[in-house]
Amino acid sequence: MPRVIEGNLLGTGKRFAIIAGRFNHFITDRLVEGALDTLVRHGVQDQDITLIRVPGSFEVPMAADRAARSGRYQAIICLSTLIRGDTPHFEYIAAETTKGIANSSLSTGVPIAFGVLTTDTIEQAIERAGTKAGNKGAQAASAALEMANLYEQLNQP
Ligand code: INI
Repeated sequence: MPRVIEGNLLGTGKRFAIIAGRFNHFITDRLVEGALDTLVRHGVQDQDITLIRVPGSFEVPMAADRAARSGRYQAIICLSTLIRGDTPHFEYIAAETTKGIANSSLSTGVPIAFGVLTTDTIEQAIERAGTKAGNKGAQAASAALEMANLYEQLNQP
């Protein structure tokens, strides 16, 4: 049998930051609720969760990078909602947000979960914010828990 290393979902004693965009907050607020519920039900204490609000998706990686560099958090959860409009605006912001989050996670060594909705319609966003397609915020929180635990193991000699 090979040695298998994988993270569990226990959050006790770990600190998390949630970065949430205010744009389309009607949807993103549901993602925040899903993320908070998942963290708390996996043992994370209220006082170990920091919610950081930013104007929109474009600013999410900027705040995530600062939070990661602070050294305070074992993982960070990025939540925002991009809904396609009639112009290329959506593509530019979606590309920068995605790249920014990935780059920051790799360069800081802190796991940063991607809970950014990128949808064509409001209906698709609602489906992913706690209705028929689940809750992307809860999924991102679960990924953050797993990666925080995985990194803890990978840091051991
Ligand atoms: N921000 C979003 O989070 N979602 C969107 O759908 C969106 N649209 O469509 O414009 C959006 N724009 C704001 C952007 O993220 C920045 O906050 C703004 O450009 C200021 O830098």
